[in-house]
Amino acid sequence: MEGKVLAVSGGIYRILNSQKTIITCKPRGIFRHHNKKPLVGDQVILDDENMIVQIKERKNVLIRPTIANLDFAFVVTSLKEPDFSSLLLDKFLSMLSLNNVETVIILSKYDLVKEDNIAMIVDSYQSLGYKVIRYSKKTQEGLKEIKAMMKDKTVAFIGQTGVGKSSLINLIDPNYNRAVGEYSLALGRGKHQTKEVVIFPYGEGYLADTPGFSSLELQCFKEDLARCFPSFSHYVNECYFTDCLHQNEKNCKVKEHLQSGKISKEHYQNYLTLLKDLPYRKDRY
Ligand SMILES: Nc1nc2c(ncn2[C@@H]2O[C@H](COP(=O)(O)OP(=O)(O)OP(=O)(O)O)[C@@H](O)[C@H]2O)c(=O)[nH]1
Ligand SMILES: [Mg+2]
Ligand SMILES: [Zn+2]
Repeated sequence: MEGKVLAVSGGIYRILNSQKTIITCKPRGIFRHHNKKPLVGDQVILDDENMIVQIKERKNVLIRPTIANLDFAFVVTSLKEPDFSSLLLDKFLSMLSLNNVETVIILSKYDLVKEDNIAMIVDSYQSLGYKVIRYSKKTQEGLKEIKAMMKDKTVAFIGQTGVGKSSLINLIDPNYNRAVGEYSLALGRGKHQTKEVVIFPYGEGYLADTPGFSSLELQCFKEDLARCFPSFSHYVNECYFTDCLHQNEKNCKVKEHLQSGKISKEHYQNYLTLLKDLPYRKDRY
Protein backbone atom coordinates (compact mmCIF):
# COMPACT_ATOMS: atom_id res chain seq x y z
CA MET A 1 0.00 0.00 0.00
CA GLU A 2 1.08 3.58 -0.63
CA GLY A 3 0.98 6.52 1.75
CA LYS A 4 1.98 10.12 2.28
CA VAL A 5 4.14 11.14 5.26
CA LEU A 6 2.25 13.84 7.16
CA ALA A 7 4.55 14.22 10.18
CA VAL A 8 7.51 12.63 11.93
CA SER A 9 8.20 12.72 15.62
CA GLY A 10 10.75 10.66 17.56
CA GLY A 11 11.16 8.19 14.69
CA ILE A 12 7.40 7.58 14.48
CA TYR A 13 5.79 8.46 11.15
CA ARG A 14 2.22 9.65 10.72
CA ILE A 15 1.00 8.53 7.34
CA LEU A 16 -2.14 9.02 5.29
CA ASN A 17 -2.59 5.74 3.43
CA SER A 18 -4.33 5.21 0.12
CA GLN A 19 -7.56 4.32 1.94
CA LYS A 20 -7.48 7.83 3.43
CA THR A 21 -6.80 6.53 6.93
CA ILE A 22 -4.14 8.05 9.14
CA ILE A 23 -1.82 5.42 10.61
CA THR A 24 1.44 5.54 12.54
CA CYS A 25 4.40 3.46 11.45
CA LYS A 26 8.16 3.07 11.38
CA PRO A 27 10.61 2.62 8.55
CA ARG A 28 12.44 -0.67 8.02
CA GLY A 29 16.10 -0.71 9.11
CA ILE A 30 17.22 -0.75 5.46
CA PHE A 31 17.02 3.08 5.32
CA ARG A 32 19.59 3.46 8.08
CA HIS A 33 22.11 1.45 6.05
CA HIS A 34 21.59 3.69 3.05
CA ASN A 35 21.73 6.86 5.11
CA LYS A 36 18.42 7.97 3.70
CA LYS A 37 15.23 8.39 5.63
CA PRO A 38 11.66 9.21 4.73
CA LEU A 39 10.74 12.88 5.12
CA VAL A 40 7.51 14.75 5.59
CA GLY A 41 5.91 15.02 2.17
CA ASP A 42 7.36 11.74 0.91
CA GLN A 43 5.22 9.29 -0.95
CA VAL A 44 6.11 5.90 0.55
CA ILE A 45 5.34 2.19 0.07
CA LEU A 46 4.22 0.18 3.10
CA ASP A 47 4.53 -3.57 3.53
CA ASP A 48 1.96 -5.97 5.05
CA GLU A 49 3.08 -5.03 8.54
CA ASN A 50 2.60 -1.35 7.81
CA MET A 51 6.31 -0.63 7.82
CA ILE A 52 7.85 1.79 5.34
CA VAL A 53 9.90 -0.15 2.80
CA GLN A 54 10.38 2.33 -0.01
CA ILE A 55 10.47 6.06 -0.72
CA LYS A 56 9.15 7.06 -4.13
CA GLU A 57 11.23 9.38 -6.27
CA ARG A 58 11.13 12.98 -5.03
CA LYS A 59 10.19 15.96 -7.12
CA ASN A 60 12.28 18.24 -4.87
CA VAL A 61 13.43 18.42 -1.28
CA LEU A 62 14.17 21.23 1.14
CA ILE A 63 16.54 20.71 4.06
CA ARG A 64 15.22 23.54 6.19
CA PRO A 65 12.31 23.28 6.66
CA THR A 66 12.67 19.56 5.93
CA ILE A 67 10.01 18.66 3.41
CA ALA A 68 9.75 16.84 0.09
CA ASN A 69 7.61 17.09 -3.02
CA LEU A 70 6.28 20.64 -2.96
CA ASP A 71 4.40 21.97 -5.97
CA PHE A 72 5.29 25.42 -4.73
CA ALA A 73 6.01 27.39 -1.56
CA PHE A 74 4.47 30.49 -0.11
CA VAL A 75 7.18 32.63 1.42
CA VAL A 76 5.40 34.57 4.13
CA THR A 77 7.08 37.90 4.92
CA SER A 78 5.53 40.39 7.29
CA LEU A 79 5.47 44.07 6.44
CA LYS A 80 5.69 44.94 10.12
CA GLU A 81 6.26 43.01 13.34
CA PRO A 82 8.82 41.83 12.27
CA ASP A 83 9.75 44.64 9.87
CA PHE A 84 10.06 43.88 6.19
CA SER A 85 13.61 43.09 5.02
CA SER A 86 14.40 42.74 1.33
CA LEU A 87 17.68 41.05 2.27
CA LEU A 88 15.86 38.32 4.14
CA LEU A 89 13.25 37.90 1.42
CA ASP A 90 15.97 37.68 -1.25
CA LYS A 91 17.65 35.03 0.87
CA PHE A 92 14.47 32.93 1.09
CA LEU A 93 13.85 33.32 -2.63
CA SER A 94 17.43 32.26 -3.38
CA MET A 95 17.13 29.21 -1.12
CA LEU A 96 13.93 28.08 -2.83
CA SER A 97 15.24 28.77 -6.31
CA LEU A 98 18.40 26.76 -5.52
CA ASN A 99 16.18 23.82 -4.59
CA ASN A 100 13.90 24.14 -7.62
CA VAL A 101 10.81 25.09 -5.66
CA GLU A 102 8.56 27.66 -7.27
CA THR A 103 7.63 30.49 -4.96
CA VAL A 104 4.79 32.91 -4.34
CA ILE A 105 5.33 35.85 -1.99
CA ILE A 106 2.79 36.64 0.73
CA LEU A 107 3.24 40.05 2.35
CA SER A 108 1.50 39.56 5.70
CA LYS A 109 0.20 42.01 8.31
CA TYR A 110 -0.92 44.34 5.55
CA ASP A 111 -3.30 45.92 8.10
CA LEU A 112 -0.28 47.39 9.93
CA VAL A 113 1.06 49.46 7.00
CA LYS A 114 -0.01 52.05 4.46
CA GLU A 115 -0.27 50.99 0.82
CA ASP A 116 1.88 53.96 -0.25
CA ASN A 117 4.77 52.58 1.74
CA ILE A 118 4.75 49.14 0.20
CA ALA A 119 3.82 49.74 -3.43
CA MET A 120 7.52 49.84 -4.31
CA ILE A 121 8.17 46.50 -2.62
CA VAL A 122 5.30 44.89 -4.51
CA ASP A 123 6.44 46.38 -7.83
CA SER A 124 10.03 45.34 -7.40
CA TYR A 125 9.19 41.66 -6.80
CA GLN A 126 6.49 41.56 -9.43
CA SER A 127 8.94 42.87 -11.97
CA LEU A 128 11.19 39.91 -11.13
CA GLY A 129 8.33 37.65 -12.16
CA TYR A 130 7.00 36.73 -8.71
CA LYS A 131 3.37 36.66 -7.79
CA VAL A 132 2.93 38.91 -4.74
CA ILE A 133 -0.12 38.74 -2.47
CA ARG A 134 -0.94 41.39 0.11
CA TYR A 135 -2.52 39.61 3.06
CA SER A 136 -4.00 40.47 6.42
CA LYS A 137 -5.38 38.17 9.09
CA LYS A 138 -7.41 41.08 10.41
CA THR A 139 -9.20 42.10 7.20
CA GLN A 140 -8.78 38.75 5.41
CA GLU A 141 -7.50 40.59 2.36
CA GLY A 142 -5.70 38.16 0.05
CA LEU A 143 -7.18 35.04 1.64
CA LYS A 144 -9.41 34.14 -1.30
CA GLU A 145 -6.53 34.45 -3.72
CA ILE A 146 -4.27 32.30 -1.56
CA LYS A 147 -6.92 29.58 -1.31
CA ALA A 148 -7.55 29.62 -5.05
CA MET A 149 -3.85 29.12 -5.77
CA MET A 150 -3.67 26.13 -3.43
CA LYS A 151 -6.33 24.09 -5.17
CA ASP A 152 -5.16 20.47 -5.58
CA LYS A 153 -1.54 21.44 -4.92
CA THR A 154 1.01 20.56 -2.25
CA VAL A 155 2.21 23.82 -0.75
CA ALA A 156 4.20 24.90 2.29
CA PHE A 157 4.09 28.13 4.24
CA ILE A 158 7.66 29.15 4.95
CA GLY A 159 9.14 32.19 6.65
CA GLN A 160 10.48 33.89 9.73
CA THR A 161 9.02 33.18 13.15
CA GLY A 162 6.02 35.35 14.01
CA VAL A 163 5.03 36.41 10.47
CA GLY A 164 1.66 34.66 10.74
CA LYS A 165 1.98 31.31 8.95
CA SER A 166 -0.05 29.28 11.45
CA SER A 167 -2.65 32.04 11.82
CA LEU A 168 -3.16 31.97 8.07
CA ILE A 169 -3.59 28.19 8.07
CA ASN A 170 -6.30 28.59 10.72
CA LEU A 171 -8.08 31.12 8.50
CA ILE A 172 -7.96 28.66 5.59
CA ASP A 173 -9.72 26.16 7.84
CA PRO A 174 -10.18 26.57 11.63
CA ASN A 175 -10.23 22.77 11.99
CA TYR A 176 -6.45 22.72 11.50
CA ASN A 177 -6.35 24.28 14.94
CA ARG A 178 -2.74 25.46 14.77
CA ALA A 179 -1.24 27.03 17.87
CA VAL A 180 -0.56 30.70 17.25
CA GLY A 181 2.34 32.42 18.96
CA GLU A 182 3.01 36.06 19.54
CA TYR A 183 5.34 38.69 18.25
CA SER A 184 7.68 39.96 20.95
CA LEU A 185 8.31 43.68 20.77
CA ALA A 186 11.27 43.27 23.12
CA LEU A 187 12.94 40.57 21.00
CA GLY A 188 11.82 42.05 17.68
CA ARG A 189 10.72 38.63 16.49
CA GLY A 190 8.25 35.79 17.01
CA LYS A 191 8.67 33.12 19.65
CA HIS A 192 8.99 29.95 17.59
CA GLN A 193 5.51 28.68 18.26
CA THR A 194 5.50 26.00 15.56
CA LYS A 195 8.13 23.37 16.34
CA GLU A 196 7.76 20.78 13.60
CA VAL A 197 6.93 20.48 9.94
CA VAL A 198 3.47 19.02 9.50
CA ILE A 199 1.33 18.43 6.43
CA PHE A 200 -2.46 18.37 6.29
CA PRO A 201 -4.74 17.24 3.51
CA TYR A 202 -6.42 20.21 1.81
CA GLY A 203 -8.95 19.27 -0.86
CA GLU A 204 -7.09 17.04 -3.29
CA GLY A 205 -3.79 18.57 -2.20
CA TYR A 206 -1.86 19.26 0.98
CA LEU A 207 -0.69 22.22 2.97
CA ALA A 208 2.30 22.37 5.30
CA ASP A 209 2.91 24.46 8.38
CA THR A 210 6.61 24.87 9.15
CA PRO A 211 8.64 26.19 12.07
CA GLY A 212 9.68 29.82 11.62
CA PHE A 213 13.27 30.85 11.19
CA SER A 214 15.20 33.30 13.30
CA SER A 215 18.19 32.97 11.02
CA LEU A 216 18.74 31.23 7.73
CA GLU A 217 22.05 30.01 6.29
CA LEU A 218 22.31 29.44 2.57
CA GLN A 219 23.82 26.00 1.92
CA CYS A 220 25.50 26.61 -1.41
CA PHE A 221 28.56 27.98 -3.20
CA LYS A 222 29.09 31.50 -4.52
CA GLU A 223 28.71 30.16 -8.07
CA ASP A 224 25.28 28.70 -7.21
CA LEU A 225 24.00 31.97 -5.79
CA ALA A 226 25.33 33.82 -8.84
CA ARG A 227 23.04 31.70 -11.02
CA CYS A 228 19.99 31.50 -8.77
CA PHE A 229 19.74 34.93 -7.20
CA PRO A 230 16.21 36.10 -8.06
CA SER A 231 16.85 39.22 -10.07
CA PHE A 232 19.73 37.71 -12.06
CA SER A 233 18.45 34.38 -13.27
CA HIS A 234 17.07 35.88 -16.52
CA TYR A 235 20.46 37.30 -17.52
CA VAL A 236 23.19 34.94 -16.30
CA ASN A 237 23.32 32.92 -19.50
CA GLU A 238 24.35 36.09 -21.30
CA CYS A 239 27.40 36.77 -19.13
CA TYR A 240 30.73 36.18 -20.88
CA PHE A 241 31.96 33.72 -18.23
CA THR A 242 29.71 30.78 -17.38
CA ASP A 243 30.79 31.03 -13.74
CA CYS A 244 30.55 34.84 -13.61
CA LEU A 245 30.04 36.14 -10.07
CA HIS A 246 28.86 39.51 -11.42
CA GLN A 247 31.49 41.51 -9.60
CA ASN A 248 34.34 42.76 -11.80
CA GLU A 249 34.30 40.21 -14.61
CA LYS A 250 34.40 41.40 -18.20
CA ASN A 251 31.19 41.56 -20.27
CA CYS A 252 28.91 40.87 -17.30
CA LYS A 253 25.24 41.30 -18.23
CA VAL A 254 24.18 41.64 -14.62
CA LYS A 255 26.47 44.62 -14.15
CA GLU A 256 25.23 46.03 -17.45
CA HIS A 257 21.61 45.77 -16.29
CA LEU A 258 22.59 47.27 -12.96
CA GLN A 259 23.97 50.32 -14.80
CA SER A 260 20.87 50.60 -16.98
CA GLY A 261 18.60 50.34 -13.92
CA LYS A 262 16.93 47.06 -14.93
CA ILE A 263 18.41 45.42 -11.84
CA SER A 264 17.89 47.46 -8.70
CA LYS A 265 20.81 48.62 -6.60
CA GLU A 266 19.10 47.26 -3.50
CA HIS A 267 18.83 43.70 -4.86
CA TYR A 268 22.40 43.85 -6.13
CA GLN A 269 23.59 45.00 -2.71
CA ASN A 270 21.67 42.12 -1.10
CA TYR A 271 23.39 39.77 -3.52
CA LEU A 272 26.84 41.03 -2.51
CA THR A 273 25.94 40.70 1.17
CA LEU A 274 24.85 37.09 0.71
CA LEU A 275 27.76 36.25 -1.58
CA LYS A 276 30.31 37.39 0.98
CA ASP A 277 29.47 34.56 3.40
CA LEU A 278 29.58 31.70 0.89
CA PRO A 279 32.53 29.48 -0.10
CA TYR A 280 33.85 29.20 -3.67
CA ARG A 281 33.03 26.00 -5.52
CA LYS A 282 36.36 26.17 -7.31
CA ASP A 283 38.20 25.81 -3.98
CA ARG A 284 36.75 22.35 -3.71
CA TYR A 285 38.51 20.95 -6.75
N1 LIG B 1 -1.78 42.60 12.77
C1 LIG B 1 -1.62 41.36 12.30
N2 LIG B 1 -1.16 40.39 13.11
C2 LIG B 1 -1.00 39.15 12.61
C3 LIG B 1 -1.31 38.84 11.26
N3 LIG B 1 -1.05 37.53 11.06
C4 LIG B 1 -0.59 37.04 12.23
N4 LIG B 1 -0.55 37.99 13.17
C5 LIG B 1 -0.10 37.85 14.57
O1 LIG B 1 1.28 37.50 14.57
C6 LIG B 1 1.59 36.65 15.69
C7 LIG B 1 2.32 35.40 15.23
O2 LIG B 1 1.44 34.59 14.46
P1 LIG B 1 1.72 33.06 14.12
O3 LIG B 1 0.64 32.62 13.20
O4 LIG B 1 1.94 32.25 15.34
O5 LIG B 1 3.10 33.17 13.33
P2 LIG B 1 4.00 31.98 12.72
O6 LIG B 1 4.56 32.49 11.45
O7 LIG B 1 3.22 30.73 12.65
O8 LIG B 1 5.16 31.85 13.82
P3 LIG B 1 6.11 30.56 14.15
O9 LIG B 1 5.23 29.38 14.37
O10 LIG B 1 6.85 30.97 15.38
O11 LIG B 1 7.01 30.41 12.99
C8 LIG B 1 0.26 36.38 16.37
O12 LIG B 1 0.13 37.29 17.46
C9 LIG B 1 -0.77 36.70 15.29
O13 LIG B 1 -2.03 37.07 15.80
C10 LIG B 1 -1.82 39.90 10.42
O14 LIG B 1 -2.10 39.73 9.24
N5 LIG B 1 -1.94 41.13 11.01
MG1 LIG C 1 3.55 28.85 13.41
ZN1 LIG D 1 27.87 38.36 -14.71
